[in-house]
Amino acid sequence: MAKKQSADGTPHPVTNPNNTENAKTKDLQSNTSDATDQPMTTNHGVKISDDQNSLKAGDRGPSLLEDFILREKITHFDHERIPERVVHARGSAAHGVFKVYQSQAALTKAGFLTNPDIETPVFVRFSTVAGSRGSSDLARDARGFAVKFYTQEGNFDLVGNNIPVFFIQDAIKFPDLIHAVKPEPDNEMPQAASAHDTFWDFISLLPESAHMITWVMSDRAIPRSYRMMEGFGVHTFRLVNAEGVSHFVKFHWKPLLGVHSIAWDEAQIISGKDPDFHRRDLWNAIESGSYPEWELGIQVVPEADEHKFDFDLLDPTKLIPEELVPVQRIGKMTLNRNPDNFFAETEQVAFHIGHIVPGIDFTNDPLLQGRLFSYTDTQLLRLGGPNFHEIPINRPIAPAHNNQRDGHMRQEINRGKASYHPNSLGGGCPFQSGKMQGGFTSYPERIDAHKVRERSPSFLDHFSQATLFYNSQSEPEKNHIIDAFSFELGKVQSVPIRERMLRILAKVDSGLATHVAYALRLHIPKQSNEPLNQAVPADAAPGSYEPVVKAPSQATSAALSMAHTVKDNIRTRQVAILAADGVDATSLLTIKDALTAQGAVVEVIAPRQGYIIATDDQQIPVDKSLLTTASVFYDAVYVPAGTNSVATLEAEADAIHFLNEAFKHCKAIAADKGALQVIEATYFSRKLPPDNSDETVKSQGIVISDNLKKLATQFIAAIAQHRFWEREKPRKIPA
Ligand code: HDE
Repeated sequence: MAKKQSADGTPHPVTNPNNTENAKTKDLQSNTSDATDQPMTTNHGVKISDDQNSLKAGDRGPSLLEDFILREKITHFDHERIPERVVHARGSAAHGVFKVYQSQAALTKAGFLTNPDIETPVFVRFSTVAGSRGSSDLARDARGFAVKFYTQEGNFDLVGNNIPVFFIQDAIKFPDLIHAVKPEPDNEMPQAASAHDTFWDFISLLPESAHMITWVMSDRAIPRSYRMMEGFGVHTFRLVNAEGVSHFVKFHWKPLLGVHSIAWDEAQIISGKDPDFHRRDLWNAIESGSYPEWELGIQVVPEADEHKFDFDLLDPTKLIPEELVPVQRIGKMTLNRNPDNFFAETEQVAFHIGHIVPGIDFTNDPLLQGRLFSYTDTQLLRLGGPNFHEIPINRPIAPAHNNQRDGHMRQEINRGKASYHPNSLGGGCPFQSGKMQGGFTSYPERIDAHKVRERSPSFLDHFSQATLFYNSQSEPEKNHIIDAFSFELGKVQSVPIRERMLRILAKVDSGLATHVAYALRLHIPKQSNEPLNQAVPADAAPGSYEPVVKAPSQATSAALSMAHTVKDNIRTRQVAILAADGVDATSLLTIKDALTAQGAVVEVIAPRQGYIIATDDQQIPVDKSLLTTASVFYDAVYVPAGTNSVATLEAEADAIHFLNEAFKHCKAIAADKGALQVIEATYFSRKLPPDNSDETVKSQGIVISDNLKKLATQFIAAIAQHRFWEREKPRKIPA
C-alpha cells in the first residue's frame, strides 16, 4: 500500500482510490434498486402497459375511479415531500472512510480509534444553517459538518460546524436564536441571510454571541469549498479508556487542501449564477477521483487540568487556543463516493449528538446537554416516526437487537414471543453486556449540587476570545470583518440596533468598532445606562449577568487566521483558459498540461460552445462559452497567444469583464506575452509595470511571459497562494 506523509510528518496509508466499497456501502446494496432492463410495474409488481393515458370512459370522457395505476402514481407524488430540517436544511453529503493512524488506547477504548487496521465507513453532510432547502450555498453563514461513523460498536455522530464556537451558552436560547436569524415572520424575508433586523436585534442584546459573530463575519463564513473548510465538534467531550480514565477532548477536522475562502462580492454573484456551487464542487471532485480529505485532530486535557484555563471548558463560546493545547492529528477521513439518491441518503440521514460509542462521553456543557434532547425529537417529526433508525442510511453496521417494537413503517421482522426483559421464553435474549463485553457505561462523574436555573460566573467573559480572534487575523481578513459588519448592519433598518451593536464591537476591538461606526455614519455610544447583556432572569441581582471584560490570554493565535493555511499545491483548483479561433495550440496546451499535471482542473472558455480551431488547424474542445460561465467559478485565468484569438478576445466585452472581475477578486492571472493586447484592454493593465520590464511576475499574482516554462512555474506558484487580497485596497476596479 502506498505511503504518504501526514501533516505532522508521520507516514500513513493512503485509501485505495479504486475501491470505494466498505461495510456500509455493502449494507446499502440490499436497498439499492436499478431499473436497467427491467419492465415498469406498479408498486405492487404488476407490469404497466400504458404510462401515457389514464383510464377513461371513452377517449374524451371522464377518468375512472377504478384506475388503480393513476391513483397510485398521483397519490405517491402527493406525498413526496417531508418537512425540511428546521436548521441546516440546505446540505450536501458524501460517503467515505476513516482510519486512525495509531492506537489511541491510552485515551479511549473506542474500537475505531484504537485499531489502525479498521476502516470505518462514514457519511458526511455539509450544510448552511439558516437557509431553506433550495437556498444558495453561498450565504454568509456557519457551515454544518456532520459525520456519521458506522463503527463496529455502533454509530458515532460527530455533529459539528466549521466554526469552533457557538452563539449561545445554553440550549434554552436556541429557538430564540433561530427565530431571530430565519426570515422575518411577517414577510418571510430575507432568505438565507443574517443581514436583517431581527437577527441583529437579538445578537446586540446578547453579548455571549460576540465571539461567534466575529467568526461569522469573517471569511470563514464564505468558504471556497466544503473541501477547504475546517470542522469542529465545538463542545468539550470526554474520551474514556479501558481503565475508566477520562480526558476532556475537543475534536477538529483539518482539510488537507487548506482552509480557503472567497470574496463577499463573489459569493453574492455566485448565489445568482450557480446557487449549487458548493454542492457541485463536492460532487465533481468526488466523481473525478479527487477525493476530499481531512485529518481528525484532538486537543486533549487531563481531568486534573479542568480549571487550569482562564475560560470554562464547558462554555461553548470558547475555544482552546492551539498554543495552549496543540491539536494532535490522529487519523484521516476520505470522501470517495457520491450518494446514489439525494432523498434516500442526504435528506433522510439523521444525525444525533447523542449517538456515541463506548470510549466517548459527554460533558456538562449546557448547550450539548440540550442538543441531546433535540436531535431525536426533530427526526420524529421530520422522518415521521420512531423507526427512522431503520432507514438504510441510518442503520448501523453493528448488529442491533432490543425489545423496542412496532410503530409507523416498521421494517424489521422480529421473531419470537419475548419482547421484554427479563424473559425466560426467549432465553433471556437479547442479553445485556457488561463493560468488559463492550456494554456502554456512562462516565461516573460525581455531581453534588443544588438544582438551580443559573449561569455560571465562569461563563461571563464574552469578549476576550473575540478580541483574540480579531487580533489574530491578517490585515485583509480584518478588513473583510469590518466590511461584513458594515454590510450587515447597513441592511438593518433600526438605528438603535446598529448603535447597540457598536457598543458590543467596541468591547471586541475599538478599531473594528470605529471603522464600522464610520461606515454607518454613527458614533459609538459612550455612556449608556443600559446593561450590555439583556438576557437576564427576572430575579437576577443587578449587574450579575454583565460581561466580565478582560484582556485576551495571549496576543494572537496563528491557527485562527487563514493566512497561515496550506498554500503549497493547486490540486483541484479551477483554472479558465480564455481562447478563440486562431489560438496558438502550443501556448494553450503547454500551460493546460502543466496545470493538469499539478492536479488543477482546466477549462477552455471561448465565445462559442463546441470547439475552437487552433493555428495548426487542430480542434480544441471548448468546455464552456463566455455565455454559460463566469470568472467567479474559477480560481485563476490564463490567456494564450494566437493573433486571431487575441484579436477576438480583445474585442469581446465578456472576455475583458472576465479578466477584470478575476483581478477584482484577487485571483492569479497569466498571459502569454503574445496575448498582451488582451491584458492591455483590461482596467488593471494600467497598474502593471511597462512592457519593457523583464519581470515575469508583473505584480502580485499577474504573470506574463513568452517563456512558457517559466510562465507555468510562476503561475502555479501564484494559484497556490489562493488570493492576492492586497489588490483590494484601491477599490476602484469597475467589474
Ligand atoms: Fe444543531 N440541530 N442544534 N447544532 N445541528 C440540528 O437536527 C440544535 C448546534 C448541527 O446535516 C437539527 O436533524 C439545538 C451546534 C448540524 O443533518 C436540530 C442546538 C452545532 C446539523 C438541531 C443546536 C450544531 C444540526 C435540525 C442548541 C455545532 C445538521 C435537523 C442546543 C456543534 C445535521 C436535525 C445534518 C441540525 C438542534 C446547536 C450542528 C433541530 C437545540 C452548537 C451540523 O435537532
